[in-house]
Amino acid sequence: PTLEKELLPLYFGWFLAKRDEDGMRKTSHEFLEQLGNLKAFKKRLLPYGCEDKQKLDLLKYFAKSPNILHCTAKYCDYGKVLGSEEYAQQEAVKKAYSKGYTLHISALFATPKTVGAQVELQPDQLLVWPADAEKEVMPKDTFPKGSRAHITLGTAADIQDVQTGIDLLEFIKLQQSGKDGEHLGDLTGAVAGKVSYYDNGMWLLNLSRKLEVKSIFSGYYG
Ligand code: ACK
Repeated sequence: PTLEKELLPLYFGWFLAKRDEDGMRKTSHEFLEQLGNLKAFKKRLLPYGCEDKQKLDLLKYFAKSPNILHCTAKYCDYGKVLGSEEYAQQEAVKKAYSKGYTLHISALFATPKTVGAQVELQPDQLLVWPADAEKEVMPKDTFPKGSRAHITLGTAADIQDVQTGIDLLEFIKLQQSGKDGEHLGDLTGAVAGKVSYYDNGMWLLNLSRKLEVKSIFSGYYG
């Protein structure tokens, strides 16, 4: 039998290569460990449902982690999402499919709901970024194309992965309004950089050295 229609995936995205995926998980652990040990963090545990100065193990707090680390480009839900057919048929998407890309990570962040990495999409990567990706979740705001690009590293109990990109846009929204967060500490080693606090338990690490991870653009059908 022949397939009459192309099958659409759950989502299109960039999938981290195995070695870099392992490295990214280690980096994420290192980030949560160092962040959790910051004096400033220990004094601001209330948004995480903890009394101040109580012990909070962030590795346990972010109970869930995706099976495959990736940066979602277009969520299709096997075609149920409006516009996914059109997306899949774009020349740029067909051309990018199964090709290798380097993802540039400029920051890591943690909120009471999610922990993630901010991805700075490169011009060739923006070609397959949907025009409405940011509007879809924050219709009232305007963001540069690609602002939502992220890798979900973990989520708190009962939180869906889709929340990570929304949390990232919340940081960017605050930055756009001139609120750059309060510099409350520095991390070292593989996660060296400045830690800023944005209220409501929102922490952002600006990496001194951007991370580069290898990935493949493809579809997830699982
Ligand atoms: O961490 P993520 O980007 O958030 O990767 C997963 C992936 O698709 C598989 O669930 C993302 N996702 C889920 N629902 C949506 C949605 N409505 N819009 C965009 N991305 C979504 C989720």
